Amino acid sequence: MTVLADHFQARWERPPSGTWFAPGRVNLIGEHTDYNDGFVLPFALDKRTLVAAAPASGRTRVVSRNEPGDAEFDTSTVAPGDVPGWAAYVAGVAWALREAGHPVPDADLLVESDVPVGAGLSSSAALECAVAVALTDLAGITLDRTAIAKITRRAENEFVGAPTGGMDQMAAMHGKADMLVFLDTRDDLIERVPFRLARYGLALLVIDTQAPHAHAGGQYGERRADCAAAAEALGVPALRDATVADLDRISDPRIRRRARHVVTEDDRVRQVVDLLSGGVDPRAIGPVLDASHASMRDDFEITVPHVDVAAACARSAGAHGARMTGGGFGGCVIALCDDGDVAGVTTAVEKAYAERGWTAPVAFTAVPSAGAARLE
Ligand code: GAF
Repeated sequence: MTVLADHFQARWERPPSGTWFAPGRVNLIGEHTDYNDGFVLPFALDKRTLVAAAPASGRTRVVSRNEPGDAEFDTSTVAPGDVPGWAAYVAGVAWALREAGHPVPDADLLVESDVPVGAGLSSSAALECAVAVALTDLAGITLDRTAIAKITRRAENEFVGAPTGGMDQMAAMHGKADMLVFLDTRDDLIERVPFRLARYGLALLVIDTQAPHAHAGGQYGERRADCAAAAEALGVPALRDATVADLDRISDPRIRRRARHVVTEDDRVRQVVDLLSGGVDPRAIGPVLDASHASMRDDFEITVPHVDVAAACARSAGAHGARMTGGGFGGCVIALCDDGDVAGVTTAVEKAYAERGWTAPVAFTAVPSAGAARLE
């Protein structure tokens, strides 16, 4: 039994039927391209959300070992607005499964996670996908991984009210050890790209800047609206269909900058995929990561001083490339480092933060890991 199963037994005086997990994600490159029908290149983290679950009658009870705010609802009637706080992500999955025509059993669900919340590592998709694999298994239904990703995205968009794209749920469902998930978000087509940094004496350092971010709020939605305005100005279905040469036709300078980020970011994703698929030394992607950061800072305007300082510092301390990962306005920076430079880069960023009187960052190395599954 997992430790979480022991806690379940202690709380509800019966063992769970099983324990399921789904991972957080790091996006290597391709930011704010997913809701523009574009390309993204995330991987699943080895940090996960676990759900121990067993069928229950009449009510679904949801408890977290990390957060206050237990919830209770009926899966056959729960609707958007009924459940507040983190448990809305759980209730939203039950609702979205039901809306998609699937039977959803009531259940007791005990949740535990080591995916940092508010760090841009997609703790919300990890929770949604872990709940979805648990509930579908309990219901005895088999859905393919992309179908679960779509259902959980609907939970986030329509139940929780966060207007996100579909990258995070696809990464949580399709992650695989040693592999990046190259996703064409127009058709939800997946290709896996090998990413075995250790073979090259490299590591990907994730620096959690401790500058929190949130998606249900304004700025993410504002960027989406700017992108929609750009596509409309160009007369294309989505920015994925535009080229750099088209951008001069956008008269509003802010909208033009937003579109330039998305169009050039799509190109950068393809460049990184071509480089890595061609078997080159992954150090070659460093400048592309740097260019992505500059584009997010100058054109899309989603970085904040904490992430700019971390990225610049990491580069000065020897990283081959560094960029903010995730939705922005805080969260994490990733830095591609030689193994021998991981400690030095971490110390350099810590020192820069201390000099500014900022909360110390938290750094760890990450490797591509498995997508959502049953643990036992
Ligand atoms: C967040 C969203 F949830 C994703 O869909 C994506 O848009 C990302 O920000 C930015 O690339 O993680």
